[in-house]
Amino acid sequence: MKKILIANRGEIALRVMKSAREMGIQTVAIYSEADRQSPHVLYADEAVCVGPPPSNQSYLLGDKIIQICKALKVDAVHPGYGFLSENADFARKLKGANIILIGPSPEAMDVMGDKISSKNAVKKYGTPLVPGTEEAISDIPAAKKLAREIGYPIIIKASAGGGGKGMRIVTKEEEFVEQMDRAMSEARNAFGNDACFIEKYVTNPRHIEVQVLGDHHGNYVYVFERECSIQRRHQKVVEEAPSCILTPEIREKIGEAAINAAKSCDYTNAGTVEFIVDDKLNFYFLEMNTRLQVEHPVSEMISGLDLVKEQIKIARGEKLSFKQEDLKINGHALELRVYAEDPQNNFLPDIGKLEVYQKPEGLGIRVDDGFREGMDIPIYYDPMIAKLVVHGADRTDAIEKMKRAIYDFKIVGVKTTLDFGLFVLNHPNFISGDFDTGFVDKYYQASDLNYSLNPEQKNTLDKFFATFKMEKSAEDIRINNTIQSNWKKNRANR
Ligand code: MV4
Repeated sequence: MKKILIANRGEIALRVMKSAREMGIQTVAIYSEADRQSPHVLYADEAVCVGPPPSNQSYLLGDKIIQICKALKVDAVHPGYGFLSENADFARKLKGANIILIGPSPEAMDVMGDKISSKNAVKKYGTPLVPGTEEAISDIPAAKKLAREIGYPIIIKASAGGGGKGMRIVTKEEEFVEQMDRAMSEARNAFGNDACFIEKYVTNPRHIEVQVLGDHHGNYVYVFERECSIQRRHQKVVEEAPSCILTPEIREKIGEAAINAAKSCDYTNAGTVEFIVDDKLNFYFLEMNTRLQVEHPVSEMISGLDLVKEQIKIARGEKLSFKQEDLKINGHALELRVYAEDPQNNFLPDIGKLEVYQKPEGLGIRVDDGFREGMDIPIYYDPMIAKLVVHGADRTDAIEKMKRAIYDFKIVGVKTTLDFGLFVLNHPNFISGDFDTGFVDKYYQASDLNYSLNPEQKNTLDKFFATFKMEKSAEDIRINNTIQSNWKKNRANR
């Protein structure tokens, strides 16, 4: 494998190129007209423009990307996450063109891409499932009977859905038929497939996912779990590894369950098996994501593995060079997704120029990003600016390090979720580990980020703006001031 094309943009494209470069592999970037000056384009050995800014005219053009691969004699494609990463047809076309996909087979993507088929596959391998229907519901009165047997509340899910799309919770039988009708017509409109199924609704679950690797020789390992319960409207905000609620025994069980899920579709390469975990630490399979995930760095930090290098080695046909017992959890890692969003205004995406962009530094701090100071945040893509990742000796150490890193991260020009992250890290329920997927709804209000500057803080900020010759004052811009005041409050309370 001499040359890899990265069919993605931003931080993940750069992330992949760094590992490829360390392995002596040439890199090809693709980019849209909005990304001409992007770091991933400047970093690659070669770069090709694929089209106008909208994704469906650029990063999603599978056929065009394959033509570019042929023209530049590319051996393999890394799809990153999003875009074409879980597209089985793209995977099949690459195969047809004799180009390696750094990812699983199209068949594994097909099985795991549909929730009903994935549940049926993993069930045969003994992976625990939430009680529910095994097939798409066609007979609504029969489904109503089943729902009664399962017991309310139940949840209706679209088989083709994902990320919470097409889900409905039904608390009483009287609402069942109406909700079922609506769910099916919504699924038909959204996914062109009205297949829906029902499950017992697990109230206030935690979301824990397991990183797995499988090679082409039948070897599998799990790279422990990531706790992803701190999310808002199915968008993760803070992720950590390991989860602070798992015991070594449950960790081994959930890890083995994840490997079995991977085996059920002859999975190869890196994948993630998602579980919901109830308050008694029972875990249930939700779905398998057939890609490298946004939050993979926390698993890298605690395991010492470079997951992209492992992906490349697997795709080259190499055997995994370590066994399960060789893997150990070292310390604790946290990731905060820094989005260009306004947490005081319903997390509305904020576009604009990164007038000041200074990253935190130091031992155990990693920033994966795809922007530089002076760049505009384009409106066409995901509003994530950076992933702030820290690694500490233990969870407390990691939390303190993350707070310091947030304090040192200076972003002016767009509103960000940095101060929201600080709210999470300072929250007693986050600190104690007593939280679930309802954390943000239950505890967060925009007013939690309100602050008033004291004269010392105002002076500090005004000096800060003056240093950068900016026509802004502390009153004009809400930059790290919440952060500063909360950080100081927190320091005073310690
Ligand atoms: C559930 C559930 C409770 N019970 N299934 C949401 C996204 C999709 N992947 C599955 N999801 C859920 N499925 C049963 N039977 C609660 C959720 C859920 C959730 C899951 C993971 C992470 C965040 C979540 C937020 C709300 C609901």
